[in-house]
Amino acid sequence: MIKKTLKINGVERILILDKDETLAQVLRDHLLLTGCKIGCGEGHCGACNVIMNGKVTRSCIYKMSRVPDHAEITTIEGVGTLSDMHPIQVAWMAYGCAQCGFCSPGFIISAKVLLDNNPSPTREEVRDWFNKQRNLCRCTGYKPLIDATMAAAAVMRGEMTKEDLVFKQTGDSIVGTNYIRPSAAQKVTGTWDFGADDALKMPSGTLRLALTQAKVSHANILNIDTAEAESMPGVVRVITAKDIKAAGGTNKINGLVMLPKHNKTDGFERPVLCDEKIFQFGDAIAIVAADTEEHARAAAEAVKVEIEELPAYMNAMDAIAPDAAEIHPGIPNAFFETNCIKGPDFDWDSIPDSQQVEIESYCSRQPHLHLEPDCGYGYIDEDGMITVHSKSIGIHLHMPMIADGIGVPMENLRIVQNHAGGTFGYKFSPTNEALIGAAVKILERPVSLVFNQFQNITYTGKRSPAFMNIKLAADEHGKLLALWGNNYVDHGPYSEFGDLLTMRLSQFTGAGYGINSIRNKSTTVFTNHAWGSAFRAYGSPQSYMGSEIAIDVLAAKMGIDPFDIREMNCYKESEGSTIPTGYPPEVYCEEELFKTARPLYEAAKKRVAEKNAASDGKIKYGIGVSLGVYGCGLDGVDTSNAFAELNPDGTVTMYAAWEDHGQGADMGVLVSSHETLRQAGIRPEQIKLVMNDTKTCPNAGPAGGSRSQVMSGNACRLAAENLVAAMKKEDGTFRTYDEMVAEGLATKYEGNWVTTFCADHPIDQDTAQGDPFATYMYTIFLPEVAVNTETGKVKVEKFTCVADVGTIMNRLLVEGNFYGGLVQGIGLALTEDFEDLNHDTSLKNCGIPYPNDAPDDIELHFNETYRPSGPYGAAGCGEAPLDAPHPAILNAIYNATGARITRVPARPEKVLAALKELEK
Ligand code: MCN
Ligand code: FES
Ligand code: FES
Repeated sequence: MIKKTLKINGVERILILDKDETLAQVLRDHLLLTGCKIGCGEGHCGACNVIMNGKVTRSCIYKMSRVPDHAEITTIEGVGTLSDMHPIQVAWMAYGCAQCGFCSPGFIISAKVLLDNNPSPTREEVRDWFNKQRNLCRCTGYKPLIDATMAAAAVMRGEMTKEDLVFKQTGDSIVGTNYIRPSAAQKVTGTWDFGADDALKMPSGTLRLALTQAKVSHANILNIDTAEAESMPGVVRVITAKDIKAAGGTNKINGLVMLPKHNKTDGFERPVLCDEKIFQFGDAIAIVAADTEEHARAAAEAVKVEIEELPAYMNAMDAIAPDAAEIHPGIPNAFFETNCIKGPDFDWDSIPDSQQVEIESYCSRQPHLHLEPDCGYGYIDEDGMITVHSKSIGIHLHMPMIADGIGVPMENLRIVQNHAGGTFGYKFSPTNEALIGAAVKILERPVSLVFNQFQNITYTGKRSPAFMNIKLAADEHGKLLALWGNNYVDHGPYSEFGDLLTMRLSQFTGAGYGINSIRNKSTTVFTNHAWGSAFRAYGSPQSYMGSEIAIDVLAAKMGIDPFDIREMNCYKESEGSTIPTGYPPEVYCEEELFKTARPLYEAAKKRVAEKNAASDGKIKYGIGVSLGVYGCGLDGVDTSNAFAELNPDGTVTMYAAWEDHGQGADMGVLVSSHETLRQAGIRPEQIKLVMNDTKTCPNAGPAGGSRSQVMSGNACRLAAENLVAAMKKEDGTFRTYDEMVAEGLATKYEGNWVTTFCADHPIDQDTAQGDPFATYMYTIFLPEVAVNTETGKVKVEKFTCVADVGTIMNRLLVEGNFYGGLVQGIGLALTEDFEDLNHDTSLKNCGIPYPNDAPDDIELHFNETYRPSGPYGAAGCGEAPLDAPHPAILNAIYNATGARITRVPARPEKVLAALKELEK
């Protein structure tokens, strides 16, 4: 033990410590200063930054033995408070920097040290500084963080005030403004607790869980021996599949088959805990419950799992090889198929070779790389309900997926979403919910389960890679005539939502263009690599790796400008263009989009030409183009519900299960209800939010598929409309709460939104034809790249983006989603992957972009075509920036160098190889 006297946030404290503890452990576990976050735990992300004797210090790797006695330490809690914020904190709110907010404390700490030492940095200096401090953000794309730091510097220099930074409401409506999301203040002051922070603050007696996990990718389990683990210090119990079954559970996750006709599985292949087989690396085999996390983890390692290792099929092609064994005996590895069959057959021999192309491409197993590792906790609530808190973005969806598996009736199960430090879709699948629920049921004690980043990366789902083989044909002018495809999706070992995902290849390959003949087959395959879970833009990055590369290749072959060919073929009302699934788009807005983009494209071409003219040829510059379209909703009929309740003090409480990844669900509910509630004189600050608890909020469906603004936004609007209608008197004034009660009127109203029109044109499971989405988002991507022909390194220097997401409900949210999504697109195109289980196991090694990997010059333009089915004309926006940015970047590499790369990520060695190929 060591004794230290430290001055923490201005208060002198005497601490008795284990010398091997880290500074982060002491701040978090002993002092509950949980504004210091643990993202990576190994010095890669800066989430744990604090100031020690004036220097930025990554507290997760700083051992207490190295901390000098009497050191002065400032954590985010010491930078400013809710009632007296530091200018950097105010700027962070004003520029929308706190999306999920998990990185915010660490960045604000870095920014403070920078500005304390350099009051007038340049933008480059700010970016370099964050890069040097290893500060990572997965949500914002970094640009807003630089903007905020520059603005805060101006305040600190006395050139403006904190108040000048903040949006001030002038009119009655807040639609389309920079109104700051309700959670921002807590996020920037470090008072917004995430799951691991809550877990630390749970009552004594809470058991800490750890998992025994598979260390191989495919094996039969011969025996599980828990004896040694059970005798270890602090261990209360080791739970295996047998215990879950003994407690009445089936031990199966229900994968919810959505499209049964061509699906060869019933969706029940995923065990809660593996009993007979291991299907992928990291699979959970046993849960250890102990008094401390350290004890639980030590015992989890001591559980002996005797296995017979089997050949592992690590990609779709290997798993469909004729000699491959069935991963789930009795179910073929190729378990699902969809065919997009639109229009008449096309005779490919009827046109010359010069008017047709065929490409093969590959979209990778992109890891989500949210900074907050998966975590959760559970307990039995005051009504005896088994209650699970997690990062779930589908709290009602996950109930039927886990209830039978753990033997808890739905009416006795409650799921609550914790504040989530980003999910980007991985939490569309349950991860820890069944494990926590089973442990609570069996142990009848409160429990918590917190992953480290290695577990987070290796255990949770990933984007399902796809091998695309696409042919396109055009007439002699470049007008598209036909699309043909044959594609394979690697969905890992568990089928859940694999049918929906693959259906999206039918829905989005070739989307954006009026193509009258499509024959596009896609097959979903079980493998032993990471299970496929939803990832932002779900299914469309795979689709566009096919069609947006193919159209570029066709343009080059036919000598047509890549922008022109796209504009010529986009959806046009005059031509009666239809989407790949056979129906007209909900609005024809693409022609206008191309009109807006045209001058931006011409300017970019000029810039690139000038740079090339000035270059010695070592660096080559290029501009790329792509068009992305993505639907808002779950396929087919979709629905959401919300409540609006008038309170005695005249405020209104909105109850909504609009899960928040960080995209801004709180603000979404606020603006979507206020726009109607304002008719009754309700101001935004009079709206209270109760969110994301299955016990108190009605079913709103998951926050996936960019559906919430449309579905839950409409539900909030309708709930507000029903309340306002009840409050309205005949003379046009509005009843108070007391008047409502006196007249016997209800004070709480439901809003229910259903996309009934999708029911009129359901998806045909044989042809994929139908009208699956209420509305779509449209984006033109125009990245400008610099390719170093000696190193193969590609840098996106500028990214221009022109999009139409309908009415912008909140500008900070929409722009924030775009900045962040575009930089994820840069990662997908150039650096990110989860392939090598021996290497791709940290944020850094998976290729997450750091501040210097993202361009400072990101230019966003929005057309706001009114959507008839959106609340107040809005479509969604969350996934629009990540449907097709990566083919645009590959197309830009081609434009710069002539090298055509069709597999992501285009890491330097791949670019060099493609350049070498040109020399042949
Ligand atoms: N919005 C708006 N005006 C519009 C459209 C949307 O102001 N015309 C706002 C909405 O109020 C909402 C946000 O933009 O706060 C996104 O809306 P929407 O597209 O409806 O998406 P969801 O609310 O359903 O959010 C999910 C979506 C998806 S599917 C992923 S994945 C995703 C994303 O949003 N993951 C994110 N954005 C993310 N942002 C962060 N920071 N972290 C994630 O994990
Ligand atoms: Fe400490 Fe990532 S650098 S948590
Ligand atoms: Fe930076 Fe989410 S706001 S990681």
